[in-house]
Amino acid sequence: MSKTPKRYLITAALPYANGPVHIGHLAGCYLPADIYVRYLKATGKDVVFICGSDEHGVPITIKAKKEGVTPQQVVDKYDGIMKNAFKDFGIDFTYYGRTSSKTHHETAQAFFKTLYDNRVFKEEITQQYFDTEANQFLADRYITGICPRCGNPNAYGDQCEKCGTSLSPTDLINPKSALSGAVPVLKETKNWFLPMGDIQQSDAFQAYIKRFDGWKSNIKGQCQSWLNDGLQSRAMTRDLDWGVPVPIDGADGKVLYVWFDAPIGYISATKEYFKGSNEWEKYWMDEDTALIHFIGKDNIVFHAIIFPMMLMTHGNYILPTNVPANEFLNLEGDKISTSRNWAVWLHEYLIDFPNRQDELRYVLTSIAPETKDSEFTWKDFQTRVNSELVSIFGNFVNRVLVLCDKYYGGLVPQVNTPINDEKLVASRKLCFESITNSLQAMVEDLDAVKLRDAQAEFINAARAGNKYLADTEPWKLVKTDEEVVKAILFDALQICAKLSIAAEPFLPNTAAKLKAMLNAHNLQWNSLFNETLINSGHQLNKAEILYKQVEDTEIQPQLDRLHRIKTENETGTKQNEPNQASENRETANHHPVKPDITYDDFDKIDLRVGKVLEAERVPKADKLLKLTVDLGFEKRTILSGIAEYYQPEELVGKLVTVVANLAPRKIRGIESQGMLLMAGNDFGKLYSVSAEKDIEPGSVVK
Ligand code: B3M
Ligand code: ZN
Repeated sequence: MSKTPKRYLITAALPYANGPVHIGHLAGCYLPADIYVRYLKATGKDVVFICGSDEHGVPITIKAKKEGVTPQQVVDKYDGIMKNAFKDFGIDFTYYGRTSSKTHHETAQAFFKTLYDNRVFKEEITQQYFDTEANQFLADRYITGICPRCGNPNAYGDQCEKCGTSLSPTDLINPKSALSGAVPVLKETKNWFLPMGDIQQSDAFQAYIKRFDGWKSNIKGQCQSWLNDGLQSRAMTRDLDWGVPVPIDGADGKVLYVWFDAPIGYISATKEYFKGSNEWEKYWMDEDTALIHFIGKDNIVFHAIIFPMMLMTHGNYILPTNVPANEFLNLEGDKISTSRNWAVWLHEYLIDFPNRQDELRYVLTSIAPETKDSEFTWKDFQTRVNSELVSIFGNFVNRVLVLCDKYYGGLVPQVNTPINDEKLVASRKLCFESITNSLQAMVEDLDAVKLRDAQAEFINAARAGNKYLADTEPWKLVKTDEEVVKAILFDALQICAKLSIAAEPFLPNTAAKLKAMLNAHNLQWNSLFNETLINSGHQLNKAEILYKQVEDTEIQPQLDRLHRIKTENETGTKQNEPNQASENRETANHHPVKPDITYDDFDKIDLRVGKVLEAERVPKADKLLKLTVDLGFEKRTILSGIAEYYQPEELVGKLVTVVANLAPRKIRGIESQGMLLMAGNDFGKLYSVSAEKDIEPGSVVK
């Protein structure tokens, strides 16, 4: 590829559509990819940013079985939830596809067919585990057993999550079917294998791996060690019924291996984005395109070795330019785990910290696991937000705008006399030199995809601005030398303008807010190093607070929640899908009946008949309605997550059942003083559990 690419194709790993998104996902690849893409776009590059839901594979079918629904219902649900979470956090995909789409099925099948026609695959009859009770073959995660390497009793047929070893089902000691618990038997079946060992020897592959030299050492190291061990053939088809059907004769009941079809999802999503035109080919087939895959470390072999082998044996496609994989993010001393609910879920974060997406983006980038595993703790979240965003960046901007408003009615001052006091001149010089150095370093880091360092340089620039004000104290000087204060605040406004530009990749909401405050929406990246970005006489808008302090009272409930989960996990009293309720706020059909309670437990709940007097939508909360409910003896404000199911006007006058003694809770800044009883499931509508017409509001329900 030529030195400067003509265009960029950036991908972020397609998340499995079997659960909501947590901070580990965000920090692992979506946030870094988004920062890099925003930077490229700001500098005027031609960029397409592709992602989508990975809707095949055993994790999906296992989830479906557990919830008593179809795999299609699972993926439909989580595709929506994931897409919304990414949007909420400003992950600015050009296109978000899904692998259950028609385009994808066709693209993946055609791809397989080409490899088949090119005689790339080796057909092999092998012995695979079969569950005679469930009457099906057990691929990958359908089978569990003891890890031969570390002894973990719950290793999967494709991988041991404890020691990270990649396994085959036949490697497991005492294998068990995850479907029925039965001991599986071996049965013959035919599958199509990618002969990775042979491809490894090819000139094309040997030429390709030279690229690893320019990649991060953690990726290079992993790839090199696989190559040194020698690669084994791997089956690209599976005996399963959920997936892309294998498009050749004699392959009934077989689908493509999920890791064969998923990366092709990047191609099909690009095709879908260009809606039937050939434009997508430029991004996938022209050597002047830089193809960059952002992923987590568990996906390295698939992106750095297997997918490139698929692309090169197909022909016509370009190969990855870089695969900047991140290591893992841990949470409060433990590995993030969906099944143990050890995670901070994005949709839950937004309920507790509404409109504070940039704060989480900032902290996750500050601790990004770029070269080694790192750790998120709520205390650290609080410290970083308060001591960096609030005290440095937010404080600087606020001081400047408030002072300009106070002294000049929000007009950018006219500098009549340049600063000539020796001490002030020195402060000014130091400030601008250090800002320029920081911003230059930031740009270099962005180019090198060192996003954690890049953001640190950004905050250094803000720190230098803040120091300039602290050193010069214009609020004191104004009493003795109004002219010099004009010069200082003019400088400070230029720094605010620079920061509003530089913030965009990391903190897009803040950047927009700051530009609005400066009344300068058109500030562009190419003026980042200009001396003057906003002119004297320009009217500024009113200052708004950029960031609020994170209080102890806000992080304590988060710590309590994790503590409770840890205890539940340790004592075995956990409910396996504890985050379910908040995903849709109600529980699903087919959910197992909860453990027994006594009459006294039940009697603690005070249920009353209420009458809805008013109902309205809550701004910026798609799911919430704010209701005023008459309980006979008093009126209550109750927030209910039913906006998708009821129009506000249909509720007015309705009798509903209210949990009257649920402790009040603030949601989106509004106190909710109770809860409505609703019936429904995760996949369908919700119905209010309403009382008969002629019952007085306030009546006790028992
Ligand atoms: N769905 C694995 C994961 O979510 C997988 C990535 C596919 S990228 C083509 O970690
Ligand atoms: Zn193991």
